[in-house]
Amino acid sequence: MLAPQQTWWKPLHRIERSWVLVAFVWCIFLTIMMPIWFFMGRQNVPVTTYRVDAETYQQLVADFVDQYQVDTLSGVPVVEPPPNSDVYLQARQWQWYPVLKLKKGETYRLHISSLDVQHGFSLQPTNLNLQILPGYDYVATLTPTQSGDFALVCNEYCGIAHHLMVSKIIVTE
Ligand SMILES: [Cu+2]
Repeated sequence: MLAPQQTWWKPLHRIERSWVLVAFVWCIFLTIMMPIWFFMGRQNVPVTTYRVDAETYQQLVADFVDQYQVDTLSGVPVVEPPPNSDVYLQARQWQWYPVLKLKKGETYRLHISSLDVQHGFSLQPTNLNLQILPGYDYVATLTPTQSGDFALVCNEYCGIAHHLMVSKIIVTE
């Protein structure tokens, strides 16, 4: 049997040294780009977050639905709030509640919270994604720029019927 060599490392070949240098420079570049892209990329949704307990939030949603319900869709209320108002969306296993009907070009303060576990708010086909944790009220200022039906899916695994947690946001002209 051969024993391993005492000195197994050898000086880096010129090409290998170049590659290490390229990788190092790339790491530095990416690290610098992270904070720059936060501002330049405009990919992060500005979200204000408040602490809220499930009962309080559920009551806010119930009051909101009572006030602005216009229709029902597969047993879920369809709610049409006035522009510039506070809009409440509730996530729970395994339903988004209610269905929101918004107007194109108007601005809304969208509140989202979960009553039970972590859910993922994902609006299709736009690339709008938010993590929704119980105990927090996430408030995003939203101005729809296109009309139509936008599919709302949960993209955070939240239990056995996670795949059924689909809804939509309706945007009218
Ligand atoms: Cu979910």
